Amino acid sequence: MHKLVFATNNQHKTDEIRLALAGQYEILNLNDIGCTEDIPETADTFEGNATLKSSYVVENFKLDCFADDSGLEIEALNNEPGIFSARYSGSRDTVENMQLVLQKLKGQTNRRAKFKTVISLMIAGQNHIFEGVIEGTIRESLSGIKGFGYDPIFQPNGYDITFAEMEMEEKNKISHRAIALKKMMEFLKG
Ligand code: ITT
Repeated sequence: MHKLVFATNNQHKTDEIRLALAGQYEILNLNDIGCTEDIPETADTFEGNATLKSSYVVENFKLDCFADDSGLEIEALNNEPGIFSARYSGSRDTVENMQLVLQKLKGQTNRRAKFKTVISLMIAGQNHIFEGVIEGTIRESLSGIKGFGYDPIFQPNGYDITFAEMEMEEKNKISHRAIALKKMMEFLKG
């Protein structure tokens, strides 16, 4: 079976893809191929960072690979935190990161924001890019405890609850990551 590496250490993400592509691709993650390197994410776009990760694996392990990069873009903050989402406040503390966002948006009536995921799939020497976006608004305060990252302050359009108040199965059906993955899987199946 065709081997395809997913450049992540997240076992949950790996299992999800493995199930979806069962019988078609053998999915390996960084751990499975013995890649312990902290792959640099030094580009200034999601696409650039996803491509850095996928090309690192292709060059060093000679295997086809895909990688993703995501983050939150807030319109009134010139699309910040964007590629800096994981460490916006200087730390990985998600409450500190959300508090910084809320502080910067104080008094701001434009609360529009979007989550974005970009996937780089390097297969047969070619880079294919897939993007997933979900639009919504930033709440005035935190609400809900499910999910991760900025979920307690992000309310997707068409809902009156935040991502952190939503069942995981429901979020996983509509999220930015789900949209991008679906596009890649359609490409791979086609
Ligand atoms: P890996 O690169 O190791 O996969 P990461 O935390 O950097 O881990 P992402 O690139 O997917 O993961 O996302 C970067 C940050 O964007 C993440 O740390 C969160 O703060 C935020 N983020 C991404 N997707 C999110 C989601 O579905 N819900 C809430 N926050 C999210």
